[in-house]
Amino acid sequence: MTYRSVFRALLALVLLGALGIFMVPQPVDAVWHIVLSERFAGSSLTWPWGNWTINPNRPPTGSGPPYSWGVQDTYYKFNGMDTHSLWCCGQPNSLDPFQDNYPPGTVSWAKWGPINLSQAVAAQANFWFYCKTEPVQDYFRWGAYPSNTFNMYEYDRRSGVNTDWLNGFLDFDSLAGGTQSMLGQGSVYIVFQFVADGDNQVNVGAFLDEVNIAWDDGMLDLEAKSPFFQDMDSTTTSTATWMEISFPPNDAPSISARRW
Ligand SMILES: [Ca+2]
Ligand SMILES: [Ca+2]
Ligand SMILES: [Ca+2]
Repeated sequence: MTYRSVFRALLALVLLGALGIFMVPQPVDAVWHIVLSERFAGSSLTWPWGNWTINPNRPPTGSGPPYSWGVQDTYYKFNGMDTHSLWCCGQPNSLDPFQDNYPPGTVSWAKWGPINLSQAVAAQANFWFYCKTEPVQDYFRWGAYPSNTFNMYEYDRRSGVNTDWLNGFLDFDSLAGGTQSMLGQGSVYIVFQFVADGDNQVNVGAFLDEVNIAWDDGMLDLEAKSPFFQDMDSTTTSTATWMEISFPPNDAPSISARRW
């Protein structure tokens, strides 16, 4: 072994040792910032919890049914973890979706926020819902609003009888038929509403489960691809530093590195 080859080997070891520090994956901010992952796993007695608010909130202060969105465990989106979802007339918890329908005239709200979208280049929500209503005149709708009031720019609605849970979606950049965007707003609320007219054509109503909300700061993926809500961990990225050490003939080691 020549002096030159020994020197090269030692130099390579030193460099690899030094670079090893930087090869350890380091966590960085998620591309998509997940602000809510709600399964509604909890007691109806402690609802509404966290940043959820409902209306009417505790009965009965005015005319019409006092009922609002509340937690129950008869119908839920199966996930292997909890047996709860929100029901459009589950609060107060004096009704049972196994045998009761929503009362005529029910108008109930649930909203969550604030969501700071001041730095967002994209923001989305998805959720699961189950809906059985009188067609058209009774309905479940969802949207968002840039202040803390029970109001919304509607994104979409559903009415009639669905036979299974459906996946709901909301793009905060395209509300009210694409005329309203919440991006850039500092205090945004996602809003769900159930509405029934006054007749006796009723059904079991609407259920809501697995609400996920995320926004993208656009720093790493300028195309703002959708987060994979079904696999929450996949939205958290880490840096990996890739090193290449080469020994050109009769030359000092050269190092190139890139980061992704
Ligand atoms: Ca649930
Ligand atoms: Ca009607
Ligand atoms: Ca009706």
